Parts: sequence; structure tokens; C-alpha cells
Amino acid sequence: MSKQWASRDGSFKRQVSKFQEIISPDHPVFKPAKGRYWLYVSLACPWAHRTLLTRALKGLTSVIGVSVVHWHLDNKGWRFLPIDEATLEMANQKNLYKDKAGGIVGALSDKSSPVGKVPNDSARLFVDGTFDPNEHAQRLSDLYYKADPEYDARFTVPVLWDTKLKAIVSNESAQIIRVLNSGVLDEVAGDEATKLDLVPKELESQIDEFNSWVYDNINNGVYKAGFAESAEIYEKEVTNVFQHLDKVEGILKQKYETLKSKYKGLDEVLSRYFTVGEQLTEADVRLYTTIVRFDPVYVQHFKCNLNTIRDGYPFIHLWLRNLYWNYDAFRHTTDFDHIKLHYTRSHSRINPLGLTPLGPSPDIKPLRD
Ligand SMILES: N[C@@H](CCC(=O)N[C@@H](CS)C(=O)NCC(=O)O)C(=O)O
Repeated sequence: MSKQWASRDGSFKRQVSKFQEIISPDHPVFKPAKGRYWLYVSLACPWAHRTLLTRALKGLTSVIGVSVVHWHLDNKGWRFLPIDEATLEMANQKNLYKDKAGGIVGALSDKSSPVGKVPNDSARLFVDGTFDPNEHAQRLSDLYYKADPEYDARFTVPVLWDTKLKAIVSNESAQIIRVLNSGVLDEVAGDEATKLDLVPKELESQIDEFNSWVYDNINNGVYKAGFAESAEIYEKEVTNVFQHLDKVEGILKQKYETLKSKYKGLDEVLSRYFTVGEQLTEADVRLYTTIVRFDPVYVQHFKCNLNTIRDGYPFIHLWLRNLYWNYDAFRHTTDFDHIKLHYTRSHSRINPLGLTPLGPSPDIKPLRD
């Protein structure tokens, strides 16, 4: 497996995830259990964000703990923050990893101050990241090597970790969210399980169809534009991203108009205003993690600047703000500081000086301006 992001022709290639097991009563090894599995995430990463969102939406925050890597990705990969014994005890007492955003209290506060002057080696525990209470790993790579000493690909988040066997269940977000959604952990979650089904049978084929083109052209599309190493590839990819944003805009416009003709108040419309069907599904979760990063990062950093969501896509913008402002799980797992700092400081080929732009301000607009 190649460790390079770009292939010879200068186009971006995402690697195939190596660990792809599931948790199930029928699985020979990975059986459902409370507290046995752990998520290692970055709050900056859109793929990891899917898993945090699903965990929160499903009411699994006390079943699966979370560790958040430092936002700065350096040449050795993701790292955890160091911790002393006293702080570790405090974190255990307060059950900080059970927090919706994985113990990042900063994610819950209103942060309007600019983050640009924060140094890359900043080590504010529970602000810049958290630690690994399981293996006391310093780097995410330590966990990959524990799971497989021969591992030779990239050390990516998210990782769904089995604390009992010290093994990686899966490092593929699309699969992890299906496992969390499957209900296998609902019993051990007890009353906290929401039983929300993000992939209901009757919508499954529509969700899969929507996800497949959104993945290739939007979720991964922004990366293909941003990491392109020639003008030709960049221009092709950025045009493609916007063509598919236009397609989503058309779908949401039609959805909105249909709902508007059936229901009177905006609240009634918004409670059904989703991409597939009239309920929140995995399709919304997977699209959201790209759209919420679009104006703050992808517009400037990945040069996806033919338009912005806030100025050019009123129906996507309304859908985005509805999710962010009306659903705690979306707001609590979205950390604009990690998002902005990570991209602008970690991709030195794209942004060699590592300066973090001040705008846009605000990171996301209010639901009603
Ligand atoms: N297929 C993976 C992709 C995950 C991925 O690309 N994660 C990136 C962050 S956004 C990562 O951890 N990169 C670290 C590296 O390449 O060193 C998934 O969806 O789970």
C-alpha cells in the first residue's frame, strides 16, 4: 500500500482502510459490550466527525469513550496530549471522555476570538486535544503498531479500538457509522440509546445512492481539488465540486418547496427538511461534515472559491444551519478552531507559512439573520 497522497499524474488518491471488522453478537471476536470500544478521532477530520456525530445521535456517549488528537498533524502523524497522574484522575472522575465532543470542553463554549496566534506546539489539555487513557499512546501510530506491527499505510483517524484485545476493529468511517447505527450497542446503552435509525430500510437504497455521488464529488471532491498538483486537475475538480453542490441545492430547493406547500410554519418545515426522505438520515450526517467546513476552510485552503455556501447556496445554507443550531449533536461535535487550525497548519505544501486566515466571520451564521 502506498504512503503517498498524490499519484504520478498529480491527482489525489485516498487509501483503502486496512481494518474493516464489525461489532456484532455474531462476530467471533468483537461482541457488543459497554466501555469495551473506544473512538480515536480528530475534531478537524470530516471522516472522524461522522463517527462522533453518529455516536452522539445514537445516545452511545457513555458506551464508547473518545480521545481527540491534537489538531496539528506533523510528519509523524497525529499525536495525543501528555498528561500527569493528577489530571488523569480528575478526567476519570469527571468522565470527560463521555462528553459528546470527547472531552473537548472548548467545543461547547462560544469562541469568537481569533485562533491565528495559537502556536503549533500549544498543549492546552481538553482544548487542543486529549490523551489516550487506554494505552497511554503518544502517537496514533503507536496504536496502529500495537494492532499490527507490520502496518505500513497511513495512520488515519477515525480508529474504532477494542480496549480488551488491544486491536483495531475498523479504521473506515463509513463502516464505523453503520456499526454504531446497527443497534448492536443499544442494549448496553440502556435508556440512553435513542434508537434513532439513520438508515431505515425503506430509505436505504436512496441513502446509498446519494452517499455514493456525494462521497466522490463533494466529500472527497474538495480534497481532490485542494491537493491537485496541476492547474488542469485542480480546475477540473473544483468545477466538479460546484456542479455537485448545484445538484444538492436543486434537491433541497425542491424538498423545501414541497414541504412549504404541505406545512405552514417554518419550524414544521425544518423538522422535515433533510436530504433523503423527511427525516434525519446518514445522508445528512455524511454531507454535513463537508458542508460545515466549506466556508471556513475549503473555500480558501482548498481553493474551492467559485462560491460560498452562505452567499451562493441558500437552500444548502438553511439545511446546514438547521442541523447546527437545532441539533445538539451537530453543534457539540463541530469545533471550528480545530478545523481551521488543522488544515491551515498541517498542509505545509498548500500553506507553507502556516498562517491561519481570520475569516470568515462568523464561522457559521445564525439560523435567522
Ligand atoms: N477512509 C478513511 C479516511 C480517513 C482519513 O483520510 N483521515 C485523515 C484525516 S481527515 C487522516 O487521518 N490523515 C492522517 C494522515 O494521512 O497522516 C475513513 O473515512 O475513515
